[in-house]
Amino acid sequence: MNNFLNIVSHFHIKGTVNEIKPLGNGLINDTYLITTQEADASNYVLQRINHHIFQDVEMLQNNIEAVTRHIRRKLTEQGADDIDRKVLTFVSADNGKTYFFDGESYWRIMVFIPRAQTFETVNPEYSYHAGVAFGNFQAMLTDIPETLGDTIPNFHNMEFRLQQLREAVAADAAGRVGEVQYYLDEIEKRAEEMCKGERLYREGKLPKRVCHCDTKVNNMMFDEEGRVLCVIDLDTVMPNFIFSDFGDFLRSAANTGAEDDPNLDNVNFNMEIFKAFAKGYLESAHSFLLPIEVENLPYAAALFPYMQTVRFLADYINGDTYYKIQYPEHNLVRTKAQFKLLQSVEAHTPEMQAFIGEQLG
Ligand code: GN1
Ligand code: MG
Repeated sequence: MNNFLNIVSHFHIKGTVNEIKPLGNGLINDTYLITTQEADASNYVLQRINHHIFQDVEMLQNNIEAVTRHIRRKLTEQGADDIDRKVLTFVSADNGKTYFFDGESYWRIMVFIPRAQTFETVNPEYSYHAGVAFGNFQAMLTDIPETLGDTIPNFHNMEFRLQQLREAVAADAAGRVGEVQYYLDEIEKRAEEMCKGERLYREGKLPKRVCHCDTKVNNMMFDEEGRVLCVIDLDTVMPNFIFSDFGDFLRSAANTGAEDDPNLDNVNFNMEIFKAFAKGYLESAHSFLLPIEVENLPYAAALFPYMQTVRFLADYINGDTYYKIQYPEHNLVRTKAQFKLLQSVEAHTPEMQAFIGEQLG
C-alpha cells in the first residue's frame, strides 16, 4: 500500500485515498481500484502498464489521449448526456503526462466510472447493444485527425502470428512441441485461408481503420439497463481490419464456455449471440463498411478463435513468457478451448453467411 500511495501521490487525483485493491482479470496489465474517503470524490483505477509488451508507452498514451479526446468531442457535438461515463478520463501526473515512470514500472490513473458493470458473458439483448456500440466506436473514429501508432506492431497480423508460432516450434524452448503436434497440424491446415485478410490488404481490396483490437466482452462497461456506456482497455486501439473488433467480441461473448474452459463440452459458438451482435453492428457500421468487409464477417468470427489458438499455443511452446497463467498447463488448456470454439464456429459458417446475406436484404 505504501508503494502504491507513493505512486498515486504523483498524480493529481481529488480526494484522500481510502484503499487500493486488485481489480478485474486482464492477462497483460495489473489493475487496481483506488477508493477515496470523501463521498463526493471519484474513485480511480490505477494500472501498471506492461511495458515489456507495450514497449513505447509514450506512443501508447498519445494514442489513448487522441482517441478519448476525439470521442469526447463527438459526444459533446451530439449533445450526449452523462459524457463522463461514456469516455475514459485520464489523470495527469506531476510530469504533465498521463503516465508516471517510477524507475521500474509505468503507471497511469483514470477516473473509475461509477454505477457501471462488466460481464464475462452476455445475453442476446446486451450483445445487440454491444454490436451497436462497437459500430459507433469505429464510426466515431473514422475522422480522427491524428495518425495512431501501432502500439504492438503486427498485433492482429495473422501471417506474423503464424510465423511466431513456427519460430517457437523451431526453438522448442520448453520441450513441449512433441505433445502438441495435433494442434500444430490442425493450425497449418487452415493457415492459408486464415491469412486471407492480409492477402486482401496487399491486393488493395481491404482497408485498415481505427479499431479497438481487444473487444473482449469484459472490456465494455454497461449501465444499469444493459446499455453500453463505453469501451475500456484502449491500449491496442490502432489501425486494423474491422474483423478484429467483430471477431474478438464474438470469441469471448458467443463462447458458451470460458476462454480457458477445461471442459470442452462447455465450449460452443452461440448463434443467438452472433445474430444479435451482427445485427447491432451492421446497423451502426453499415454506413462506412465496404461490401468486402461485410461479406467476410463470418471469416472474422473464425479468425479470432484461430488467432488466439495460435497465440496461446505459441506461448505454451515458448514456456509461458507472455500471458499471465494460473497453473502450468494453463496456456495449453486455453489453446484447446479456443480450438474447440473454432471448430464450432466452422460448423456454423453457412448459417452465419445466410444471416449476413439477409441483413443486407
Ligand atoms: C489479452 O489484457 P487483456 O486480457 O484484455 C491480449 C488480447 C487477447 C486476450 C486473451 C495486449 O487481453 O490480445 O485476446 O488477452 N492483449 C494483448 O484473453 O496481448
Ligand atoms: Mg481487459
